[in-house]
Amino acid sequence: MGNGLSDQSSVFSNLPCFKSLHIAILGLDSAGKTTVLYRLQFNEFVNTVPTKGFNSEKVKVALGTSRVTFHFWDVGGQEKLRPLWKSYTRCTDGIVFVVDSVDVERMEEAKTELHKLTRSSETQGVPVLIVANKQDLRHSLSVAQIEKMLALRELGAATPWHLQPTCAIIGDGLKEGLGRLYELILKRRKMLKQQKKR
Ligand code: G3D
Ligand code: MG
Repeated sequence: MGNGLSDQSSVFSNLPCFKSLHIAILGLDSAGKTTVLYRLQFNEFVNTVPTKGFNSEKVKVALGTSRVTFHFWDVGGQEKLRPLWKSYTRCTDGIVFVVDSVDVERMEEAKTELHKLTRSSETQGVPVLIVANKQDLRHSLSVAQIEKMLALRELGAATPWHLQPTCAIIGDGLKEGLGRLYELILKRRKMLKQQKKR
């Protein structure tokens, strides 16, 4: 699910070679951000503790026939830490916004933070992968429900996004989501390059 900007077929061919892509992993506390990070890094479940500051890891991920290096910044999601998000979204190539699919009560809060994030001048046009995490739990909301509750269609055409259902503890959906984010990042780069030429 997305706003159509990620639907075009394989952009993995003819890839320019990037050093590494800067990705901020954001979302409310306990959504599963650190679990996502360590699942991607070690390909295994790592027991997490609440993140007080941030975790930063460089991870090489095989996407199609390419190996892409992502530099992830997993930032604490507690309310008092959220003002710090700005420092990590400056010059970021993409954002992974993790949502707890069973936390119905805080979905509105997640929506507010996500919309605030995409409205800031520094993140204008930065692609966002919304991760609907904890899909393994029995009462998890469906992607369609989450799309509605987060009002993703209101993010506007300026923000390319993709909504991906995942289970970070076993890794389901993560690579697929990352692949979609990568496509969106490449498309944006291409577009910015063309705009510069004009
Ligand atoms: P955060 O970094 O966003 O604050 P964490 O969140 O990665 O620390 O995860 C918070 C809790 O959610 C952890 O449980 C973690 O194991 C759990 N979790 C993360 N992803 C999933 C998932 O996909 N499914 C399920 N069922 N649980 C998940 P604890 O018990 O340590 O608080
Ligand atoms: Mg954490």
